Amino acid sequence: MGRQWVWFWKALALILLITANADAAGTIKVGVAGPLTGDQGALGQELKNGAIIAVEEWNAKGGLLGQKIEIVWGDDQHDPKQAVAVANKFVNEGVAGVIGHFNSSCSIPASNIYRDGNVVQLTPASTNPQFTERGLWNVFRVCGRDDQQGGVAANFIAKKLKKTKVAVLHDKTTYGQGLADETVKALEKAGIKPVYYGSVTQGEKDYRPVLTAVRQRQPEALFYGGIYPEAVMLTKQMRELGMKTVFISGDGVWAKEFIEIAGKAAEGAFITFTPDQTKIKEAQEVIQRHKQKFGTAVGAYTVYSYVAAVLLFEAIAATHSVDSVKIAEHIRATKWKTALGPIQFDKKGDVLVSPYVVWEVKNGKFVELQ
Ligand code: ABU
Repeated sequence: MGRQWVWFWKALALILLITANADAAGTIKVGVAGPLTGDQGALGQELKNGAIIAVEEWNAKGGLLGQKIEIVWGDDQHDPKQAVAVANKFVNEGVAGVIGHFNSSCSIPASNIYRDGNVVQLTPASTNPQFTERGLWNVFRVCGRDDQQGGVAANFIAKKLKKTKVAVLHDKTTYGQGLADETVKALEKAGIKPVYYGSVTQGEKDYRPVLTAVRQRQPEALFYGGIYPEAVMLTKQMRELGMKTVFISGDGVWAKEFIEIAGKAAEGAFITFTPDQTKIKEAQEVIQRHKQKFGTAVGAYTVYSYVAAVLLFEAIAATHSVDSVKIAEHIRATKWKTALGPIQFDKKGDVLVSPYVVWEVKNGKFVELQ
């Protein structure tokens, strides 16, 4: 071998050594997944912002296990098939954990991929009970569940509004139909059998045919299980059809975009969600940081996303490892002090306490009812 070749191979070996060291000292990857673009992009943005704040905070104090934290984004566009593709991508990239997804219809199928790929998943927003009811070791839910939320909605309709003629619509998704069905179950316990039960298709623009069918049953209240873009169309078209029916929905509609886009049609709507996060003293720092960094108030699930990320980082730091089984055990066994207040998980991965209250849209704002 000539001298030039010896130098060539030595140089190549040096380059490979430097590259290998850079990888070894690289980053800890964390997946953040949700509908980052599309008609629910505003909800994905909430998850993004909360995770960004958490990562910046931890990287400023040195990162994790001597490495910087790097976010790997996963845009599932609230499509279960995309969510599975995102989950496979995250597993292949070796993420140390996942914050997400937003939609129950995405979190549930993705959770099987994360289980098989040995990845811990913390959803900040998926409220369908099935996320944690299937005995998976790797799943955690920072928010509440629709069996609680549906009960609160039904109780409000029956006891506070004292409505007996109730129509129920849903968007055929895991979340929307699940919440509608939990509400129906609780309504029936209160002696109220819905006068109409039906569905709409996400993304369609004309719901007048189904609303006309609903109107024929003369309901006093309409409960909708779904997300805000369709709630905007439903409320607007209900008012266009002259329906005075009270509109009630769940946390998927607790979004400033619902009020901004529906305008007057949103007035008087009742929405179930958690009590006012801006009154939680532990949340103040995140809320302020969000305002400084993004110039806006936090959304429904921004602080939840921040908390999910911080729990993952705390568990990695405490166990000195990225071993998912150790991380999951630590998350389950710890009494957490978080930006949402104290949190503890049960065996299934649900939080022990997650109250729901009713909010009303009044003068263009969500107002928590006492
Ligand atoms: N919980 C609000 C919407 C997200 C979901 O559970 O599908």
